Amino acid sequence: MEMTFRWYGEDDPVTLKNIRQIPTVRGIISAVYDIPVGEVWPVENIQRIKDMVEQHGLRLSGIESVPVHEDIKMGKDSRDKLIENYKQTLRNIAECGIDMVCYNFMPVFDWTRTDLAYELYDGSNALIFDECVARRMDPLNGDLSLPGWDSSYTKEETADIIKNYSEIDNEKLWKNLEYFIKKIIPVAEEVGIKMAIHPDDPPYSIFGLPRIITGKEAIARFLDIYDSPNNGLALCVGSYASNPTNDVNDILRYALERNRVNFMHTRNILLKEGKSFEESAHPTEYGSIDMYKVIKALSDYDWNGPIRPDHGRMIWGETGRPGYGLYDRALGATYLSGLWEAIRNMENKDLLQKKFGKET
Ligand SMILES: [Mn+2]
Repeated sequence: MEMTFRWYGEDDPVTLKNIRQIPTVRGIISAVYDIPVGEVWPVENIQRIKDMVEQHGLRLSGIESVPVHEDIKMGKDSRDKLIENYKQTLRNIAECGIDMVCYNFMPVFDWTRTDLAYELYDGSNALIFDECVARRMDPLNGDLSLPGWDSSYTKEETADIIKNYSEIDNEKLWKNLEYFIKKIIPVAEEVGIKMAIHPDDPPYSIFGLPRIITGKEAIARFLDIYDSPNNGLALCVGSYASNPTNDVNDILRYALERNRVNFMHTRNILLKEGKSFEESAHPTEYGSIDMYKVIKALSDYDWNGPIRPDHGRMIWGETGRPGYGLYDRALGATYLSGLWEAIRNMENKDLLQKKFGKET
């Protein structure tokens, strides 16, 4: 696996210089942030990011995200032109030598939380989702102005888009996703880009909006739309685990078996009552996900794609973009690399022992 770190470009208070100093991190996951959603990303803009990353001794390991325009998700007539633009963006990304693109197909909102700075028992601040609070939120009243999303809308635009979605149920959204996938994956195959769809976060319907990339059944259906290594997953264990009925280890092994894990997001969450959860520190003992099992599965399949710690808590007085501070994510990266080192060494030892029949 290749340990990577998300970087929000030149405006990110976490600098490439900072990231380079995190042990085991080799790659950067970033995006072009100054082109409106739906327009083609020019080669120069992509190359500029790549050059900055490489000047810091790191590799641009993938793009997160190339956002999908709402008209494509809603299946509007304008989608064909927008899909052509998306295809051209993929070609331009490939021209810069980048081979992984993450995206999602969540209507209107990217990841959603009810509190971005909830104080945990140890005084750190974390993102949380409280089911009761979410139920009381009304996006039409402008209650939601959560940062961190790849696309942001004014209150009026949000209301308008939500109204449009009242016509779209899960099945219609699936059809619109199928339409999109069947058009873009042939291009991804042609130019050598591995596409990675991020699950809906949290993985169930919120505010009455349809949501479809939610668990194992959904993954099976999604992969069958177009059975190609270029049509894969960003397997975000934290997102899938936010639905207590999902077994993330089973989901991960299923996707690895089909060779469709193109990107890993690896953070922990602590399940609370019902569908509520807190984003915890990465190690197994703080959350509901057994991280050893996650990294063991990747090792069992000799998985060699990009992986990143996902959101982190705010610790040591750090302020900044919720979920995307430096310190806790850096701890996450070294912890995950530590698990990998231990598992790989143990396996090498087992192999040698089998080969030579003696202790090594
Ligand atoms: Mn994620």
